[in-house]
Amino acid sequence: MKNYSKILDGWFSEICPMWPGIALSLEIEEVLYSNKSKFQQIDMFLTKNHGKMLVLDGIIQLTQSDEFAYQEMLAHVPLFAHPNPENILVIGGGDGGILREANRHDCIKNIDFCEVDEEVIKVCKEFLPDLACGFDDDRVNVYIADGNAFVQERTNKYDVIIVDSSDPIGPGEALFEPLFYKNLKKALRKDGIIATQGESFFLHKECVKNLMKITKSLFPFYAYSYFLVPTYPGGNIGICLGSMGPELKKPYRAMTENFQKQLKYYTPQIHKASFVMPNFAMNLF
Ligand code: SPM
Repeated sequence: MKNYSKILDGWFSEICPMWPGIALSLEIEEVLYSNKSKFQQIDMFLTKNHGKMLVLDGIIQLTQSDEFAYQEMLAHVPLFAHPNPENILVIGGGDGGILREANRHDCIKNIDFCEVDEEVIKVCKEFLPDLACGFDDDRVNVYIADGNAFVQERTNKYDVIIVDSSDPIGPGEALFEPLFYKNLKKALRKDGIIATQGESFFLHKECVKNLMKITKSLFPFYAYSYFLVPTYPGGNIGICLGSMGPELKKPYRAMTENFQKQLKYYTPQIHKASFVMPNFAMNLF
């Protein structure tokens, strides 16, 4: 993908045609890693105020200062909405952050993890051990493969599928297509749930509308959850959810006090509140 982002006078500016006319800039202290993999340009920066920052093809994937909000919501909203997730699949998110969160659920017996770019995993293991610790769990099986092809080969297998994709430009493009969603549905067990990276309804109305249209056409229950992540453009991002049975908008299982103590963003109240849409966004679904 063409990289429009720039570094000027010690500031990294994320510039992307998907959100024209607006750029997010962070002050950089050091370039820790910069290399082109088979799939994309991978950069790891040390920012002045937001910890380390992973950037793929010029687009911010996470900063250490607020990654918890994204990983916790994308993992715990679908996992707590399911009565008993035992077998789950995570597609994308080579940093390991979603795995870190999923590993907190003792009821999960198996986690298949599929990432297309092995280099992202290697770089995150070196520079982001607080996220890559997600790989250190015996229940996690790592597959280096294209997510779309991987899911196509699986039927009636998973209770929950989480898709932590990059944006629909570059290697993640196919993960925003109807065929991929059909394959996700096929890979679910009875009463399964999918949760996919759902962009921002402020900046990408058409994309959100399209994702929800696809989800609505395939799943008896669907919903959109959103939350705050200051280092994503617009300061917010959402999750597109589809369910073959369980109610999505409230947690099905109670959370122990010890579980809650480990989290910084997700609470059962935030779970429910994240589905309350502003008026303009309701028209998108
Ligand atoms: N585990 C973190 C990986 C991040 N995956 C999602 C990144 C999305 C980046 N772009 C956000 C654009 C906002 N609309």
